[in-house]
Amino acid sequence: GNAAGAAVSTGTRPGVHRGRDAVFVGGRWRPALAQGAIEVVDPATEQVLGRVPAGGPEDVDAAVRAARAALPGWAATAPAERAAVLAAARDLLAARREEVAATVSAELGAPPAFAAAVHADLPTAVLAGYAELAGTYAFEERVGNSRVLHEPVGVVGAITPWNYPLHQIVAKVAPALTAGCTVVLKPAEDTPLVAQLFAEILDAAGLPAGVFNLVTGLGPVAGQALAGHPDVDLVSFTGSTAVGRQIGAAAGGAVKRVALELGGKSANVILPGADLAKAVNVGLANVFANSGQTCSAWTRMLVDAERYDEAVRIAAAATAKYVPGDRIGPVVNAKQRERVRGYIRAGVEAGARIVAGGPEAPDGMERGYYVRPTVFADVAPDMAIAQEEIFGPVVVLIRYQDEDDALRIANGTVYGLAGAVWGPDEETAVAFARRMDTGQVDINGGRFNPRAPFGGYKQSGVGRELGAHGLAEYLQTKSLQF
Ligand code: TXE
Repeated sequence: GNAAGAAVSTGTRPGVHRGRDAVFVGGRWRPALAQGAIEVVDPATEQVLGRVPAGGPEDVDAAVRAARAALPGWAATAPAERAAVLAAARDLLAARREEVAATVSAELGAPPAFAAAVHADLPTAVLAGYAELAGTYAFEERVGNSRVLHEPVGVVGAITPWNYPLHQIVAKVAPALTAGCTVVLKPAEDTPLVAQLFAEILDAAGLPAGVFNLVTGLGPVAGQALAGHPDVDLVSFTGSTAVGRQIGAAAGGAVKRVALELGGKSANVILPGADLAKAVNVGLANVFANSGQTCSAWTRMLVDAERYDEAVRIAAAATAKYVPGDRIGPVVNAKQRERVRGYIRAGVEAGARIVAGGPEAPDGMERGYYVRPTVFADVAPDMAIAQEEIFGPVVVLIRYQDEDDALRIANGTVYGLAGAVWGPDEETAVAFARRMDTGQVDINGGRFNPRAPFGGYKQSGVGRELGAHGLAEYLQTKSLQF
């Protein structure tokens, strides 16, 4: 979390990286050229955890120059050597699991078990996947009388959000490095501490100087300088739709590559004949994990009219078990808390019915940016709480009449990032999923696959992350005719 003016230090919290007063440019840690610092705040206590530099355009420029200088060497490195560096990074990350988990837990507010199992282990799995892919991917192929070469795009500017602080970084940096690109990373100002740990890990893994550079800083300052830098070949951004739109427009004007992973309002479609209790419980867990701060979260639950009241009862009872501070952490900062509470109030004003939670602070939690996990019933598909990304622990239950109605509602937002379908059998669920305008669908409770493509239809974004599709974002093709 990040809040200007928060004052008291927490003192010691074991294993938490407290921040270095340096940026990582050209293979070494050095003081930022710009003045100023960012205070990193623990969202559970509202106390300052550490500080990092607020880098400026001059720092971004130095980092881009270092990345440009390192590009020819890294691009020419054999894929097997790149694979070896990624494998070393994977091992170092696994070895520092406790420190990574403690740091993400502190700066994001994630419960410790979730921080370890997801925030530390998921990026480790992604690194493992790319270490393997670097060794097996066909960087050259034959097409008739042509040889097609898949070459690195060049210097990548990566801008990442705070919701999965390390995963979002690794989902960009690992494929970029696999492709032979060099990178300048501007991580979210709320969660820059784990980004510094990752820079240490890549350095220790033997990545050559300048291949990866880290400039911490504010979005409208360092982020904007990176996105608009004329010597960046590809901007890869994950964050709000508003900022993504600006970055996409600027990249279009400059005719440069861009990858955007933006918001979502995904549907959890429970078809007649599906296991209702399981679908409702897994659906709630999907949203409440990470306090609802997941772009792919299934925030709209669609239930047929016949079983709707039963679904509402199950959801209300299950939500009571998500006790803030214990199973569910705070949201990242005060601004996000106010945004989420504002949506809860707006839902009530629009005529939806709260069946669990509400806009008030949770009992006995005066400190920390906590929000009560909230479930709304009697929600019309066009209400703001059913259309806009809330990014907090809020689920809306929408009633549908038949399958076509369910499909209309599921597809009836500007977003299309993810979703779920629960059917009486796999075939029925898959048939419905084929008709959904969305990039990822879990069938009857599927498991997240870090090697499968992830990304949005419609306004949820441009491009794909993870796996071979994620790697392709960082490649450009050249064909040689014979
Ligand atoms: O996002 P921002 P915020 C959504 C979610 C959330 C809302 C606001 O709905 O409630 O966005 O979150 C950098 N030029 N998501 O304000 O500002 C910024 O420093 C260049 C969904 O935190 O978009 C950070 O590194 N960069 C989402 C990154 O952009 C700029 C994850 C994201 O911050 C910039 C996060 C600028 N002008 C929020 N302004 C997802 N898709 O997972 C900011 N940044």
